[in-house]
Amino acid sequence: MEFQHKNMSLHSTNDTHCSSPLSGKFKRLASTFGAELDFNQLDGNERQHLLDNIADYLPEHKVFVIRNADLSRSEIHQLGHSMGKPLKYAFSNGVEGFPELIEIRRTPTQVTALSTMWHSDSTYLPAPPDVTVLYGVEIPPFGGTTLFADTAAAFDDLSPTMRDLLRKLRVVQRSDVHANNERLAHLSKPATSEVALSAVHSAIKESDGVEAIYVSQEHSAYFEGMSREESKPLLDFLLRHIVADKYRLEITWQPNTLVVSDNRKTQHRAIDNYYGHSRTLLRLIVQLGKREAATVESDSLLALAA
Ligand SMILES: O=C(O)CCC(=O)C(=O)O
Ligand SMILES: [Fe+2]
Repeated sequence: MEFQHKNMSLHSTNDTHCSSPLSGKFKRLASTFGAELDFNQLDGNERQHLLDNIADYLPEHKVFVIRNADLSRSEIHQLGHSMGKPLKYAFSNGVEGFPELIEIRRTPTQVTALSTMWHSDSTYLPAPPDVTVLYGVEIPPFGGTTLFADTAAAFDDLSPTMRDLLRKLRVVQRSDVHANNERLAHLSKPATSEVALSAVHSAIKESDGVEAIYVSQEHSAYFEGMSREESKPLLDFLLRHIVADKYRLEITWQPNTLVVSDNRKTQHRAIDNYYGHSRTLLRLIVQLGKREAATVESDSLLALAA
């Protein structure tokens, strides 16, 4: 390799710069991202501290797994509010009492599964969510894991020339790149959208001083100003690049496992290898507090699309 890693320190396994009283309890899950902790290791004050401040841990870990969290729907919804503003998902009216909290489910006889392509959530909105919260409810006896990719580390590893090229590109993100009505079959209170949702974003997402690849298999259609044919080789290269083993984390679910992920610096996908068994997760997408002005825009867009 002729070029240097752009910012090794941001992706280092050295956790000494984290000053949280809970730092010592985190288990690192992969070399560049991911941390896990068991609620049973924490006392009541520590649990509350973690839930109240969870967004503070995201810049360092990007994906955060809490085992035995044992949260009610209301507490998960509250967790979203503690980080910022929960957003309503365009294709579901949520669960009773909590329109932003959706149930993602697969029954033993459903042949399809949701979200098996690499993506960050709802990037076809003008102001996509910063954070995704997933919570394990009913977990199959095997399989059904979720893969995460560290798209910031993947960006760092590109050549300076490729990084500069990507910084100049904008990508058209759509809800219907792989449109499939089966999506609704896996959601609580499914909601159809008259029109496909679409937004144009920079191909590189910057957050917390870190740049990450913001092009995904599920939602990216083509680069603005380029044809689909012209875009395809670069899209294909990026999609292959981010799924390398060294950027990957696989999360095995248990009931009451809470996963909080940074939707700007990671992508994820569900693994469909548990046919014959049920799987149910809850999901909440959240815009962090500091970006509150942008939420008005996405609310009005969803109102129009509803
Ligand atoms: O089911 C999973 O593991 C992931 C679900 C997901 O990506 C989503 O609903 O956005
Ligand atoms: Fe997702």
